[in-house]
Amino acid sequence: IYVFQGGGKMVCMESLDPKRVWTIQYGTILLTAGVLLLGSALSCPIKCECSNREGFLLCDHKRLTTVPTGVPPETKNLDLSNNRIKNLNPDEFSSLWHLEELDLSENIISNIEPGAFNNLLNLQTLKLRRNKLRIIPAGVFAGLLNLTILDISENEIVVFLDHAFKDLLNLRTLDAGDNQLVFVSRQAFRGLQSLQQLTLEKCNLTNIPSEALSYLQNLVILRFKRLNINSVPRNTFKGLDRLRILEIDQCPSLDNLVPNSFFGLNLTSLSITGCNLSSIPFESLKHLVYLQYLDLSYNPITVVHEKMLSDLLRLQEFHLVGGKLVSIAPSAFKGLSSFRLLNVSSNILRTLEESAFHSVGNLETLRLDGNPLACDCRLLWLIRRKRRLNFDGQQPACATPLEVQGKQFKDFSDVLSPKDFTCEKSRILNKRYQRVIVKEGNTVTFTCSGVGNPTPTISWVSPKQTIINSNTKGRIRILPDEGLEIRYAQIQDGGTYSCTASNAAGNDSVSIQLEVKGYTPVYINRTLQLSPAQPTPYSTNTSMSSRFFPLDTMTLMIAMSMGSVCFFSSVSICFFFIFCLSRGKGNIKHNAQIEFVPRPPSINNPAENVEDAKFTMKLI
Ligand SMILES: *[C@@H]1O[C@H](CO)[C@@H](O)[C@H](O)[C@H]1NC(C)=O
Ligand SMILES: *[C@@H]1O[C@H](CO)[C@@H](O)[C@H](O)[C@H]1NC(C)=O
Ligand SMILES: *[C@@H]1O[C@H](CO)[C@@H](O)[C@H](O)[C@H]1NC(C)=O
Ligand SMILES: *[C@@H]1O[C@H](CO)[C@@H](O)[C@H](O)[C@H]1NC(C)=O
Ligand SMILES: *[C@@H]1O[C@H](CO)[C@@H](O)[C@H](O)[C@H]1NC(C)=O
Ligand SMILES: *[C@@H]1O[C@H](CO)[C@@H](O)[C@H](O)[C@H]1NC(C)=O
Ligand SMILES: CC(=O)N[C@H]1CO[C@H](CO)[C@@H](O)[C@@H]1O
Repeated sequence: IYVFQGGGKMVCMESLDPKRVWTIQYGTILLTAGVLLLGSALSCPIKCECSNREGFLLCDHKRLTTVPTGVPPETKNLDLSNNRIKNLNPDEFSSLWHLEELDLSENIISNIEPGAFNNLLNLQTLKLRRNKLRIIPAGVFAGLLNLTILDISENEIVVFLDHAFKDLLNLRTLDAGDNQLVFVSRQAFRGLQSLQQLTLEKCNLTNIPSEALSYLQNLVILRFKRLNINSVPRNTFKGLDRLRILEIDQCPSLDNLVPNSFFGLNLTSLSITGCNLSSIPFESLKHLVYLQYLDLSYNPITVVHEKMLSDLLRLQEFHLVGGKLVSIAPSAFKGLSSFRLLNVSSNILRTLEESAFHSVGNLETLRLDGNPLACDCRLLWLIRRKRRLNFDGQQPACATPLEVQGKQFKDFSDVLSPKDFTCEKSRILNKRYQRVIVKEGNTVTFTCSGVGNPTPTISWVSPKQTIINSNTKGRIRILPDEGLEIRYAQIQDGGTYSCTASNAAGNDSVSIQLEVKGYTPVYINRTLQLSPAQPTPYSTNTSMSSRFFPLDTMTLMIAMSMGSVCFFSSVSICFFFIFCLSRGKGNIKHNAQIEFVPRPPSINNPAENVEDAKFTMKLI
């Protein structure tokens, strides 16, 4: 046997039989004659290669249909991937005491007999990726006491039965991704007491097999990908105290997390990506105080609310790529003193204010590309830090104003021109002091509109100094056009209301004085008599309508006028018909003679004449 160096790779050959000279890896060295025996060299079975690394035997891509015979017993690492092996028979590898890694990936194995892995006491890694396994018979991995990595991904396994992995006491990593799992039996993972990493990808599971998972007390990393789940019920991960990394990816129907979804977990990294979450599941997250990495990318999330994440004290990275983010509120990341990476590329953000961060000094990496950024004074902080921040190779670009559309941040010179990144202070239109008097029970509306760049937001403050916003419910509320409406005004509603228009450049406000006049209702026979609405002594842009519950005078008048219209029209139609009918009856007799039988002459009036039993009527 010759052992020689060929392009950095040791190749061993048996020179005596030309048919067995099967490889000259780099075609540069030709072997001639002589016998040189090196102590550690292996004898290679037909079709296999010995590697320069001691104990390695490479039999991949050799069209083998069975496990080759004559594998040297000293072999530690046997690569049988990319062959056509279909069956693994009992004791197939039983002579290979020293085997540490066995790669059977990309074969067509559909059947493994129990005992196939007998005697492989030292085996640490077993790869069965991309085969045709449909089932893992109980006991098939018996004896693999030192196995730490098992890869059975990309098979056709439909169920994991009870005790399927029970002998694998030292298994650390189980990759079962990309099978067609529809069911995981309750005790399927029993015995996997050392398992640290589990991947279940591309399964047809409709719920997370939480009972099976509860046997995995040492699990650290759990990955789910492409499940058909639509919720994560409470206590799903109960008992997984050591779990630190949880990834749930591509669950398009997952739109709901309950507050206790992650109960019992102490995660440092959580990804819920490619699902259907429409808001940050803050309630489910807030107890994860050791969380450092949070990825909610590819969910239709629209807002990062103020201080929502402030319980996640150790958060360092937040990713929300490809969502529907329209705003990141000021103070969104307040309190997160370790926060250093924000990845919000490909959203619909128009701005990102400095005040969103606890301290921008700690921010190292920012992905803001793919957003329609409005380059005004709110982004000035960012353009000033553009050299210190890492944009991960993707420069943010301006979408507005028009003059700088498409311009990347790096293309702005360090000394900005005076009109770049500027704002215009907000200003209230038609600003003047107003005094409004309204009768108790009436409804009054105030309008207030502001201009500025960026467009100011309008806020209202009541006489009691409470802020009235779109969430305020009750008689006093904000209208869609940002006006203020006070329905059924009461005496205590009176006072000074103020409207403030504010934007990043400043704010402007106006006050409106409201006075509510009381009235004394008079009750007659349970009928409320209302004093009529009087014209109000002002003519500003406040619109006013008087309404009484349940019918206001306006409605009553409309109803009455509609009623009389109906009445008169029906009456006229009747007359019309009568007229037509009478015309249709031909000649009209204008005289009629009516005969009647006279009463017997009364005693009181004996003079009454019988001749009077006839009279003539005239028709007009
Ligand atoms: C799993 O789901 C895929 C696609 O959703 C489907 O084609 C396949 O038949 C399913 N397998 C089983 C076993 O249900
Ligand atoms: C995602 O959620 C929206 C409503 O929140 C719903 O209309 C849509 O059908 C959901 N998508 C899927 C794939 O379930
Ligand atoms: C949670 O995890 C962190 C970091 O891994 C660890 O320091 C802490 O002790 C854990 N807390 C509990 C209650 O397990
Ligand atoms: C931001 O997210 C995208 C998409 O997930 C990823 O490709 C990119 O590496 C991330 N950038 C950083 C700095 O983490
Ligand atoms: C308006 O501006 C002043 C100072 O410019 C600030 O103190 C106040 O908080 C602002 N009010 C609002 C509602 O933004
Ligand atoms: C009243 O408001 C309308 C728009 O709602 C506006 O066109 C008009 O100029 C305003 N009039 C006064 C007097 O403020
Ligand atoms: C039921 C009731 O109180 N009916 C009274 C309505 O008012 C008239 C006079 O206005 C009284 O005579 C009725 O008794």
